[in-house]
This record gives sequence, C-alpha cells and structure tokens, in this order.
Amino acid sequence: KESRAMKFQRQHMDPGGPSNNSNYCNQMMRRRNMTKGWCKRVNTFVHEPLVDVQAVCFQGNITCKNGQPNCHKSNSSMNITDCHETSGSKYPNCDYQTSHKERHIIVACEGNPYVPVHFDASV
Ligand code: UM3
Repeated sequence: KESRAMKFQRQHMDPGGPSNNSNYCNQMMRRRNMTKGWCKRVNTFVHEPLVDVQAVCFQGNITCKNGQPNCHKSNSSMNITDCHETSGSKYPNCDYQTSHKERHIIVACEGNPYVPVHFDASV
C-alpha cells in the first residue's frame, strides 16, 4: 500500500519541473493519478529537490489549517506550480489552470523519519 509519505511525493513533488507549458497541470494531474474517480480541485507541485522539501519538516513550526500542530513553513521561497480546476472542467475531462509561483510552502509532517505527508498552503 502507498504510504502517506509516498502519496505526498506522487501528488506534490516534481523536482525536474516546471515545464514552461500551460498544459502542465492537465498532463501532470492525470499522470499522477489525481483525475481518477473525480477531479482533485486544487493541487500544488513543488519544483525543488526532495531533500530540500523534506528539510521543511525541521523549519518553522506552525498550526495547520485543520488545527493540528504539525505544520512547517519553509525558510526560503520555493518554485511551485498551482493547479486549479477550471469552471468548465467536467469529470472525466478534468481541466486545470496552471500558475507558476515562487512562494514559501507549508507542509504537514508525520512519522519517524519525520517527513511531509500533506501540502497545507503556500504564502
Ligand atoms: N492543496 C494544495 N495546494 C494548496 C492548497 C491545497 O495542493 O495551495 C491540496 C492539498 C490537500 C488538498 O491534499 O488540497 C486538500 O486540502 P493533500 O492532503 O493530499 O496534500
């Protein structure tokens, strides 16, 4: 079974990216299996080395949107792509707007080793 840590990597890690391409989210949301059964509404890909994203678990500790205490905000801004489902998107033809950004990321971390398991926000 896919661990929560592996799920985070599937849904949120793309260190090789971003492709400079307005179809990025349409391609990646499908390729990473986030358009099966329903269209995931919002999803962020991070274009930084995995070790740098894992290191965020040991950076500024903050409260998550759901009230849990295990969120962490990156010290540095990171290269990310936000994918937002468009108003015209209709499952199974999931359609996304692609926006490249430079932001601090906020992730929730769990376990031993203590690693990212959820993307909470970018600021
Ligand atoms: N989400 C992002 N980026 C944002 C905000 C939310 O990817 O800027 C995703 C993460 C959550 C989902 O999925 O929205 C519901 O909050 P996850 O827990 O699988 O990472």
